[in-house]
Amino acid sequence: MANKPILHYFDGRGRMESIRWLLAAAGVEFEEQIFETKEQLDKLRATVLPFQQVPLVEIDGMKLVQCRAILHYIAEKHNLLGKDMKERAMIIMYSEGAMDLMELLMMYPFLKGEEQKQKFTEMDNKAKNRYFPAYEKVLKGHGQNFLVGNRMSLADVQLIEAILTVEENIPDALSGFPSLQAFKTRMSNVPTIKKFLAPGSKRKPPPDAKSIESIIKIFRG
Ligand code: GSN
Repeated sequence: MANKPILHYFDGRGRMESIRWLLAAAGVEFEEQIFETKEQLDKLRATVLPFQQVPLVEIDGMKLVQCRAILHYIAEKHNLLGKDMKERAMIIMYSEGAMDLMELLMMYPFLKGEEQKQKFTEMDNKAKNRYFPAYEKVLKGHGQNFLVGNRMSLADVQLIEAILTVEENIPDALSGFPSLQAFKTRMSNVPTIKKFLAPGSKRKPPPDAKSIESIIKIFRG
């Protein structure tokens, strides 16, 4: 039995959450080494972080950083990166769109006042007028259950994560997008995903004031 992947990160979502999602969707159990202080992060930086940044995932004898490299490796290993080069390109293209949307959501809780208001407007506008219409069009266009190749891929996992995260902030975000609503229901019922969405899984909660403060302390010292 191969060793479980070990995820090194702080106790929150950030850029590791998509990796947790993907492993969970692939049915892979993983372990987490959570760091809670700047000293612990600095120790990792001095030893195993080539670019001084996390996420870091130990997997199959490698110590991988850069979330896209990690995601693509896991996706390819578990048959979630398409059947050929063209599918792979499409999957990465759609997955990058979802990541761009996630990037807006990731920073939002860390902002304050006017900056946060502006970010909310950008998030709301881009979710409803840029990203969701694009995915709605793809799903409605080919009428299949998943974005590419009629089977679940990295792109679908990134998209369901983005949808649920947008909805935490904007509950009616999917109201104009029937194909995305159906996609959300389908994806939420994939057994591995259903398990990840249930209480007690390794899914991290949205950041609250306390976790935001501790994350800022770790990175800003
Ligand atoms: O995709 C990646 O993994 C990298 N291109 C970016 C990783 C990154 O920015 N990591 C942050 C913490 S996670 N959230 O944003 C990080 O380690 N920042 C500290 C630093 O010195 O850059």
